[in-house]
Amino acid sequence: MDVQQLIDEASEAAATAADLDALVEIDRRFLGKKGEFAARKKQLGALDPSERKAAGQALNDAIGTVSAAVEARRGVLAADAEALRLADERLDLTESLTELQRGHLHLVTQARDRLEDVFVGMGFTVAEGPEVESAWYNFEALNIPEWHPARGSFDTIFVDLGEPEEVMLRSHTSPVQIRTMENTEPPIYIVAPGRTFRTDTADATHLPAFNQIEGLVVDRGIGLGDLAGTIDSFVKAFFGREVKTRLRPSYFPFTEPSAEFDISTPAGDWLELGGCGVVHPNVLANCGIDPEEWSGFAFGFGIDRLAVMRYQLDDIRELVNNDVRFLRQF
Ligand code: FA5
Repeated sequence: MDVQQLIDEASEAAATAADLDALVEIDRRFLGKKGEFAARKKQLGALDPSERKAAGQALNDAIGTVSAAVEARRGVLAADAEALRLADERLDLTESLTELQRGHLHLVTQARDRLEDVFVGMGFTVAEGPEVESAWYNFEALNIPEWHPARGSFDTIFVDLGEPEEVMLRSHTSPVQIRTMENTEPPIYIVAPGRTFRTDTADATHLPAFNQIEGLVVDRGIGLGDLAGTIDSFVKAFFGREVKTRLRPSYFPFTEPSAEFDISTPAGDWLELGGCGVVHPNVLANCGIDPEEWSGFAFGFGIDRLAVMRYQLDDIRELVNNDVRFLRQF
């Protein structure tokens, strides 16, 4: 077969390739390392030196022509594949309207509602606080004065009202502890779910806007044992009786002692759920509650992370991507 025939055959094959896989095969057959053109290049050595240059040039031109034909077809097939993908992902809203498909609550809202139910069943009431907070509620009353290094660890988003930076999006739900204690006589048994905000960059385990649930108990004679028992009861009610809990020593300025609490996984590992501890006497005093008479415990953990664990999601960002195909599963 002369070079022109080879060009014609290869160009024809490329132009009629049915899909990208077929095109890869044609590319390999003609242009690959062991392909038709490579074989011909090898034969150049046997030619008379006077003919070799022209024959080499002709082969290179031929390779250029066939490569161009393959690339042109690749462009067409890739565009077809993209169009198919888009058609496949297209959401026909009129279709769902005529079928009257019912929506449902978002996965995180479901988790939050269930948590509330579990805690209400244990005798707690539900409290709320604002999402925009002052430094007093987000930090100072929680025993985090301005100079305290723990302020840095909360990666706070401030509202731009100029210096001093006194107004912020709450970086945790703990300010609701303060608001509740300011307004309520003990005994207090509350949980406070809500949105919280940090400068965290979104990744598989972080969101810049996420949900926490705070728990606060203030009563006579409350201690670490009550805290451990409450956490264990709620985890068993929420995740199932086989799930175990443990506390690990940690540090928060508003609790002393402080702990991080973990739950066991089916694989036998431990996963961190949140922080907790015995309410620091300074925090009680800041809210006008006598620490000699009353004591308490508090805890706070991420609801989004809890949903990720419960439904074994790979990536917390799935919760905010708003892909109906994902959301419909729950
Ligand atoms: C706190 O926010 C403390 N206020 C918790 C607390 C309350 C301790 C009461 C003691 C007493 P921390 O910064 O560790 O602690 O956050 C608590 C939980 O929020 C984390 O364990 C995690 O579940 C969740 N969380 C924190 N940052 C993010 C984020 N960027 N995205 C998703 N979840 C997050």
